[in-house]
Amino acid sequence: MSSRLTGDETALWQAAARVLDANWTGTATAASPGLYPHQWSWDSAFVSMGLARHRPDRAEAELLCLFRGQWADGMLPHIVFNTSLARHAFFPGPELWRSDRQPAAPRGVHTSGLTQPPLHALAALRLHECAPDTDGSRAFLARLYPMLVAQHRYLARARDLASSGLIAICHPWESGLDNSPAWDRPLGALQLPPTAYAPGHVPRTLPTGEDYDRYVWLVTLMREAGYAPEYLRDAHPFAVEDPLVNATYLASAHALAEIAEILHEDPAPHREAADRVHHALLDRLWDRDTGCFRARDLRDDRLLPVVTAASFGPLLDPRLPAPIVRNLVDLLLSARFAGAAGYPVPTCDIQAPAFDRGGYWRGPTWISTNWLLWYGSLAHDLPVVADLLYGSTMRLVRQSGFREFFDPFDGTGRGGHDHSWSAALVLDLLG
Ligand code: 2M8
Repeated sequence: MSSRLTGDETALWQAAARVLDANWTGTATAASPGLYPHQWSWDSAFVSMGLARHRPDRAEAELLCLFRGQWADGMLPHIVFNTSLARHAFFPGPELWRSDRQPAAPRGVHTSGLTQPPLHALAALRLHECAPDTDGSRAFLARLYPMLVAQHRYLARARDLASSGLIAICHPWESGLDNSPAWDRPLGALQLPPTAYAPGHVPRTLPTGEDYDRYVWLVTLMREAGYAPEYLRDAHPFAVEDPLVNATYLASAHALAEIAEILHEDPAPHREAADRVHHALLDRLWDRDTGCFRARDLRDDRLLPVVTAASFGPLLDPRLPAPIVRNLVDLLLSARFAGAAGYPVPTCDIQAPAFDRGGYWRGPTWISTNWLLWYGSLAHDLPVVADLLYGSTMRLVRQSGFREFFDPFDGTGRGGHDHSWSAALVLDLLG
């Protein structure tokens, strides 16, 4: 803990550390007690950055434990199941994914067959930057580096479905913003067979019903095709290039280049990869007419209409041209986002018909997206935006605790309590 914290900040720091301690399972951190008892991929990346400030040993263990679930083709799954828990601790559990039947999946550990925003190289670099023991941390980086390289190779080889330089998500869960209104159109276009339905029970309240049927059906299609890249490219009905997912990929490619330099490896391939994403983001996802980034549906090659918090993701690109940065900042501060929300940043354009202040990823403010935009705004030297995001995030957790998400107008906490990334990212913000 930094010695320059005020008394109030010290109390917040300690409360956040207590949440991470309580959610530590012995080998990794449960995303949320009760609600998400397993290890989620991008949650773990965020969590490791918080642990780096509190328990650096656990921060490294967190990432190594996640990478135990990495498939032989480099795919880093979005859930690594904690096998010591009851089989039905979470739906959908291992029985939906059947990773045990996939030759590329690791033995002795159950995983999902999807991936999530690839933030891990960025997290690993951040761990190194605040590590008390530089030699130990370099050894950790050397251990993780080949796994990170394999993760990025998988994305470039198997997920650049349009050969555009951008990676595609093949399921809304891969975006991290599960039921974002951005996915309404491609999900609505799916032709589900009449018998498709979600097997088993759905223990959570959001999202349910038809959307959930579609989520499960998409997983079933992927599983039946053996999660094969050729199937994803040629036949899978959901394939979208998302600005936030690609911005995390770009930021992590830059981080990989820095890690390569620390390890005296060649950084050039990672820089080239970041460069490709940089150009493709501008060529394919920047909508000049409306001055914002939008996701592109690869199945009809059109940009998706709804503007969400993901549209600001490219702030994570340090080379984003200044006029585009200005456009994004204007939109972020406008009445469509921060301008009309007491507790920004809402996950969806407030003026969009789909906006829902309590609807999970359809409107509420989340600490994870706030952190990403805060981090991006620092890189562009935007202190006003960075301070706004920092202040809003701190007010949310002071007022409502480390909740999963929050009402963007009055800051009421919603969803799970003691959500790990909410606590971890507050530790990172407090420094
Ligand atoms: C939510 O996602 C999972 C799907 O994997 C779920 O609804 O079951 C999302 O908020 C996702 O971004 C997050 O990683 C996960 C665990 O916190 O929960």
